[in-house]
Amino acid sequence: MAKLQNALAKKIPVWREEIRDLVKTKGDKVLSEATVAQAYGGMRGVKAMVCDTSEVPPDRGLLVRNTPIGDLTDKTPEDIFYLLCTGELPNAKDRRALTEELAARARVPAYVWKVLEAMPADSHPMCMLDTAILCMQRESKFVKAYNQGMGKMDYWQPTLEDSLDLLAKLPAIAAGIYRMRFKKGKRISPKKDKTWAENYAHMLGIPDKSGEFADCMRLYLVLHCDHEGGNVSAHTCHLVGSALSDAYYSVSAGLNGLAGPLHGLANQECLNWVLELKKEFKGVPTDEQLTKFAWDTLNGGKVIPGYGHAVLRVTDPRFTAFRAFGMKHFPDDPVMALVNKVFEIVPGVLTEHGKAKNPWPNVDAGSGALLYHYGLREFSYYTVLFSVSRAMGMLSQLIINRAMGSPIERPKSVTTEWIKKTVK
Ligand code: HAX
Repeated sequence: MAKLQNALAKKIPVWREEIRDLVKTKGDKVLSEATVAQAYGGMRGVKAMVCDTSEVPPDRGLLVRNTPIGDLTDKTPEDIFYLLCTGELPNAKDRRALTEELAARARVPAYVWKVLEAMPADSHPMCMLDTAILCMQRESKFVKAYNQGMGKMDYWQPTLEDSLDLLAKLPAIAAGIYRMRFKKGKRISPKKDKTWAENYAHMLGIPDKSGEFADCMRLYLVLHCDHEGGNVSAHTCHLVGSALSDAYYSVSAGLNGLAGPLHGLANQECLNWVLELKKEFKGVPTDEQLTKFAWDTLNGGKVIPGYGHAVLRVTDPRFTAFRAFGMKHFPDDPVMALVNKVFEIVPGVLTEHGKAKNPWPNVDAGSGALLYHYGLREFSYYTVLFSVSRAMGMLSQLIINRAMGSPIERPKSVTTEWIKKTVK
């Protein structure tokens, strides 16, 4: 293995050649068709974009560069970012080099704090995070190199620079938002001997003598890293980036999508739903009580958060990993007991309801219980944690798209009139 920059420099020419050849020799082969229902149905299942960092087979869940996420649960985010970018895990030396590189770039410009302090006190933490990222756009090395006439083949290099700069600063920004928004006291400085994830846990300021919370954060940041290219945040980041907008513009845009309740915000909604249950039944409900509660939610026209998925058709392996962590460290926790009970009952209810194509839990169904256990109980913050991790996926995709010279994205839209005429 080699330092991330060098590893990419070696791989990129090979990937370019492979794609050039593929498009030249097989460019006219059909991958997918699009039906009228798909055009009106969020393009679900239409195969017309490429993402090499990860894929989500409906019956297996997330594979990061072909490795099931369940086999990566002992890794660090540095391992994962390296893997996403290059297709290979780093050795110990290169992992350490990446940790050091991120630490060296971690200082947050003072103006970011001023911008955040000027925001209304009740601003959503996701809005604060996206604003902080956006206001750092002036730091972009891609923009500077572009303005100096950089050649297209070199685009990926300042994109990698921007990506490392942004990734490095995210834990401090996100932790700073937590402490500012929820009045936790002064910001906490990072420590030199800690990794990216350990420093994030440290700067949040959650008491953690045993280091168990830091390990939970490591797992959290690993599990949320990427989920192929078509989900709202990844696709938005890709789309905005395809106009050659820099990493700050692109990631901020992607995260605005992650802030939606059907996407990343579901983790905030999910624990709320579970705690409502706890309040209503003063503990773990009986099967009958929970079944009725779930039906009341559905009959009220609402979704059951944490269940269902646009692509997955099995229990999300990320849910399984979170649940395993909870059961290992705090099997008797009352919220964990609720999560387990919901897992027993809700898939049956959703199946009987008959609408959701996937009645199984997704990543958000269990993650909140872990955070709640360790005392991180500000639900509106949960999507920020998700974002810090997902930035790894968005940025690695952006670097690779720049390296492959992906063009500006521009699918053809059609009018309802056109569809009516065409299908007559
Ligand atoms: N509860 C109730 N109804 C559900 C449902 C759920 N958990 N999941 C799907 N449905 C409904 C849909 O709303 C849809 O109803 P309409 O036909 O009335 O519109 C129908 O079942 C078919 O939907 P689908 O094809 O199975 O699912 P979609 O691809 O349209 O949507 C969602 C996928 C994840 C958005 C959906 O399952 C959902 O809303 N789940 C609850 C929210 C949630 O957990 N979101 C987080 C997903 C993971 C993620 O992205 N995290 O960031």
